[in-house]
Amino acid sequence: MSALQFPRERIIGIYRSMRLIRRFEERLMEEMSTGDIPGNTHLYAGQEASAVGVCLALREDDYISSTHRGHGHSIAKGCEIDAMMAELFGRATGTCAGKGGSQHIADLRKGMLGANGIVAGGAPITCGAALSAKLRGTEQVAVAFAGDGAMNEGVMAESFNLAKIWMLPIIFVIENNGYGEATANAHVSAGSFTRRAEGYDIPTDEVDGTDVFAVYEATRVAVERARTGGGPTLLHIHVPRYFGHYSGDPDTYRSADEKGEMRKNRDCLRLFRSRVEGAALLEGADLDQVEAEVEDQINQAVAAARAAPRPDAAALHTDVYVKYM
Ligand SMILES: Cc1ncc(C[n+]2csc(CCOP(=O)(O)OP(=O)(O)O)c2C)c(N)n1
Ligand SMILES: [Mg+2]
Repeated sequence: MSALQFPRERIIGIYRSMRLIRRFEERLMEEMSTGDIPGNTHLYAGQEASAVGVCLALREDDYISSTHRGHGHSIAKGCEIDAMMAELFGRATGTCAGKGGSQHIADLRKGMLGANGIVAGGAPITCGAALSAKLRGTEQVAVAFAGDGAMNEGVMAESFNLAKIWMLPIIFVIENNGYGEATANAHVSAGSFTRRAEGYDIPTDEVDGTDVFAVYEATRVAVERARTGGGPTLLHIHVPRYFGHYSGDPDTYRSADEKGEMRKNRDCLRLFRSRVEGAALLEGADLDQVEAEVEDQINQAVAAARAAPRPDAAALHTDVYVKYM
């Protein structure tokens, strides 16, 4: 079923997730400037329709792995906003008890295997999760999010090979925002991402990542393939990156025209609005209400994070190693 035919509440839920990601990120950028958040962060704003469209096609017990730009993936997979915000502020109530920070947010209860500061590091981890699901016969699917820059890491090729030869229930989602840090992808990537995967006989699709409905549709097909033993898929999703590479990046390598055009014509939230209003699926007032509710949720998350305690020094050595026995 196309997501356009979803029940009304579910369509509202799509907007809520995308709006939550956008406002989480914009607020985070403001909060970073207060100096109360340790370290730096990579903002996902602009790419919301990719995370939300992909996760919309997943079950709660399916797996995802993320990147250094992981907030959108985490929110789309159902991680709690309060806990994520607290994690960023380094508080004991955070997703990882305040000891991980932006690039290590993980929540195994939600199937979120973790953000990852190692570019392309999620792909082999996700192969492992997919292999585990296959051996246990659970029909779970695993999604590895990666950027265009990650596609030039050797471990991606190793992961494609393993995924195909073992017919793993995995989807590689390549979010191409046109840049790896300050380097334009056109300067560093030869050939085509889809043809690279096709060299391993992995089926592919290429999608406009500002269209949440198109992303969902492509993912739905890939998920169906993975669940029924058809093996891996690669989705090449084109997205805009609204902010600089990281929160301290002055972003001088992109022209004002490029950035202006992106925000004017490739805003997935605005495109969603005109699509659902044009099709008379929702009214502007429905979406305005979602925006107000999201605003409250973000305000509460920031207030709760600021009021929460920092981790106790005695907790320094806990959660460092997994105990298997
Ligand atoms: C193995 C590795 N090499 C280099 C880096 C430094 N680095 C961090 S993010 C990044 C760019 C990644 O670009 P892309 O995969 O397109 O993701 P995007 O930042 O655009 O979301 C680089 C080179 C790293 N973290 N890990
Ligand atoms: Mg990139």
